Amino acid sequence: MFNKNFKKIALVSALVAGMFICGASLTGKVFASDGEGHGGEKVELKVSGMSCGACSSKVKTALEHCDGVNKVEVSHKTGTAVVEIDENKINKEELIKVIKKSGFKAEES
Ligand SMILES: [Cu+2]
Repeated sequence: MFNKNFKKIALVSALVAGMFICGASLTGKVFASDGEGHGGEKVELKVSGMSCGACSSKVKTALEHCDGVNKVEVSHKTGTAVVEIDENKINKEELIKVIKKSGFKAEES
């Protein structure tokens, strides 16, 4: 019984720690990407059809070429694209279109 509870607590603490790390790095990136205090909106998309690093680079390059895109992280392992955008220049729908044009399926996550 004790052991079971302990495991549960350990798992919850790990999750909380993970969240804290994510929050911290997010803030760091926002400050680093924009000296004027507005780092842009972070958008996460589900991308399907990517099977290797070449696929994710293709998506990454396509997104990086868009006006209003500040930063792109694409992973074929998790099937996600995390994009920092300037909302005045581009939106989620545009990003999805760009990913589709590069040959993959994308949707809001
Ligand atoms: Cu591939």
